[in-house]
Amino acid sequence: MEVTRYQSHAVSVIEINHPPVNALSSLVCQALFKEFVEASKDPSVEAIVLCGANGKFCAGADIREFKSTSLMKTISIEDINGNIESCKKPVVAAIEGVALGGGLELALSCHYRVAHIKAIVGLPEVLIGILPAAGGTQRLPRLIGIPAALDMIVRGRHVPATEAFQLGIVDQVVQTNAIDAAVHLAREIIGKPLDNRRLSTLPVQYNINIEDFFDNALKKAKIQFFGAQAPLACIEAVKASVELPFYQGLKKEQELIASLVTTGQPQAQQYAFFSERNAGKWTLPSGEGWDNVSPKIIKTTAVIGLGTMGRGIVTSLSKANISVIALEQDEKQLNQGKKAVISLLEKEAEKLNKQGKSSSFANGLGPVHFTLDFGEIRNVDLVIEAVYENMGLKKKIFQKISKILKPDAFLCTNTSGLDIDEIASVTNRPQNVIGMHFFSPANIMRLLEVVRGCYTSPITIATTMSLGKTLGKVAVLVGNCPLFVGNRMLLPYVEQAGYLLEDGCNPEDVDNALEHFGFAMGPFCMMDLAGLDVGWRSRMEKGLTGDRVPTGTPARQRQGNRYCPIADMLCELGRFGQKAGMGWYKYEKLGGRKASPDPWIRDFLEKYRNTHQIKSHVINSEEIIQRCLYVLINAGFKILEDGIATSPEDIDVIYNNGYGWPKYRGGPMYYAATTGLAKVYETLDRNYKANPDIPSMKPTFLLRKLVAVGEPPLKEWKTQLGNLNNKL
Ligand code: T1G
Ligand code: NAD
Repeated sequence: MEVTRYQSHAVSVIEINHPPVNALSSLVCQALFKEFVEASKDPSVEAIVLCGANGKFCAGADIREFKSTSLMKTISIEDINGNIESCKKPVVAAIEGVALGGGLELALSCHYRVAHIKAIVGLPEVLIGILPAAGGTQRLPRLIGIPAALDMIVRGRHVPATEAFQLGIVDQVVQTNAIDAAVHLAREIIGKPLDNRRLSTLPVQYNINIEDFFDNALKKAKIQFFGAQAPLACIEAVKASVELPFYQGLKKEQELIASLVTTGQPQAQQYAFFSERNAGKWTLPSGEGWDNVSPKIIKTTAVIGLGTMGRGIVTSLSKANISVIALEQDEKQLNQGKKAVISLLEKEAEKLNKQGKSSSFANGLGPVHFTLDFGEIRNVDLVIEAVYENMGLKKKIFQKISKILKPDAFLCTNTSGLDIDEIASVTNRPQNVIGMHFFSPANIMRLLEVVRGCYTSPITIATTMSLGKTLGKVAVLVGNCPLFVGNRMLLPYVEQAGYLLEDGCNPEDVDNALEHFGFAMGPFCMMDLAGLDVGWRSRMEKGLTGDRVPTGTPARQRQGNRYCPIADMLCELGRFGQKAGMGWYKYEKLGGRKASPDPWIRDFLEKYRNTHQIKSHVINSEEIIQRCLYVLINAGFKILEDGIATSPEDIDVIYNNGYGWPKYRGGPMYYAATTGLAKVYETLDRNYKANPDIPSMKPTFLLRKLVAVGEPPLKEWKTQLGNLNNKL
């Protein structure tokens, strides 16, 4: 039974019961409509309470039912809303857990709203590429005013109950059972007038210059959400609440959502939504997986190394109320790390206080203890190592801590790409060793690559995946290979960016094209931010640059393949990026963030091309995008072929959450599918034939096979490989 109804004296309680989140599927909508009509007609009923089963009001329309252009569902939710709002008997929403999207729209059509203190409300449709389309953009501004409503709708913000009360979205916040409180309120208001409680009948109040306000909002949104259409549609819809009568406003919502669907962005974002949820459902070839292996509960942790990454990881753990021992190698580094962590925690505490939640950090510090003494970590449940990227050092540390720690403690490394098995092999419990690859800044970035080595046990995977979720991360299980998934795909992309400079581009041409595509940052800006020396050191270790390059090696060749030495040349001149005040761009000061194109680089590139007698040509944005992205996608196919990622969806989750890929394009593998695999294949093949010294352009076996079998849907790609090479 999707919707049940029972009566408590004169109050009829209608409960949505559709696990896991009481989403409004077609069946739920039909049942809700029917139960509501019956309750409203029943003479023994004098008031109605609307609630959800299992402590959740409702997470909105059932996204699983969204199919391309079908909008029937959203229309029927508004049908229910209209009925509720016009009901002559008072209707009270009892909000527990979540009231999101269509769920909040349902509640807004009720005459009163009571929320549990832990509930959250919001209109997050924008995050799945659409807009609230069951009256949300018309009723919310009438209830809380335009600026607050617009902010919630355009950002898709989750609003905690206490803030919802301050904004006027809910009438009561209770610490106890919200349904009992709603029934109580319903009884009190029986027979009282409801006219000013029907939001559709109220005027939108404002004392701002509406034209200016919406123009500014549009300008800001075009920058902040570059390329995404849904935020702009949300603004238009809210504007309609001021300009049009309520029912025309509803029509506008429908028109806008229909036009969004034609852009393909909602489909991409909904694919990204479900891919993210599926990433947590890991399964090993043995059949062990998320649904049959229980994680260990992690209460105490240690983080070794408080540099760029360690600080963020400590903050992340502390934020999740997990106790941390933070370790450094000397007093100076410890003090620096401590200062940085305290400052980050203070900011977190401030945010929590603003949301009306009390923070558990006394003076900005939670359960974090700083020390130089490795002996103090002996009783922790899990350790995350974040020292320099150096195999020798990591092995020394793992050997040392495996002797100190209790036998069942887990040992995790934050390495960006070193061999997990080699690290595990020096410990007395390789089955408890795993990679937890956080992204910088670790307290903010949502992605976590959980890297399984060949010894890693299912319990270790379950525990770290579950810890990732507790930290609010999107954890994706990947296999062990140099650079894992995200960084491995990035390598040929950055390499191509270098070749583009040789062939005639300036750094800003490449960055602009990719930023216009939707990346948060182009490759040269990204390198300047991360520091060019990071890649330089790694290339030196690999013997690609520096003293270990055999004499007589041509400047633009390594092991017979094309090589672009420009980044190395910049490093030799100390142009390390932002921290040096210059890199691919120049900056206003050391550590500055405002990049400007540098005439010096232009001159340098011209001289470089002359020296190497490179005939440059004009390269347009399309060529830049294709050259950079197709090799990245090709690497994604190789990763699937090698069994390093479980599915193309997992790769997309990694790129959407860790590499600034525009979510409204779904992710690189989804993009390949929507572009057409044949086009990707043919372009790569053509380019590879013209440049046989660039192996990353050679189309992979899987890509070729998928084209040959007629481009099956993305969900079926892996079946083309069978169980070859599964490294997970
Ligand atoms: N429809 C269908 N399934 C949903 C769903 C939804 N709206 N929301 C969640 N799920 C599934 C999800 O796939 C997962 O399934 C399970 O619930 C638990 O989710 C007319 C147009 C509610 C805050 O955008 O933000 O209303 O993987 O793992 O971390 O304007 O899910 O277990 O099989 O995320 O506790 C607007 C989206 C819809 C809300 C819970 N609503 N959901 O988070 O668990 S459009 C949303 C969320 C709309 C109207 C329109 C979160 C959550 P499975 P979870 P969680
Ligand atoms: P970092 O140089 O900023 O910090 C490393 C810290 O480790 C330093 O504070 C150092 O004092 C400390 N340390 C060194 N030896 C130690 C020892 N024996 N005991 C205790 N502490 C010791 O480095 P980082 O950028 O934070 O990188 C740390 C790890 O995370 C590396 O493996 C790196 O590859 C990986 N990583 C870095 C990034 C990034 O963007 N910086 C992203 C993901 C992963």
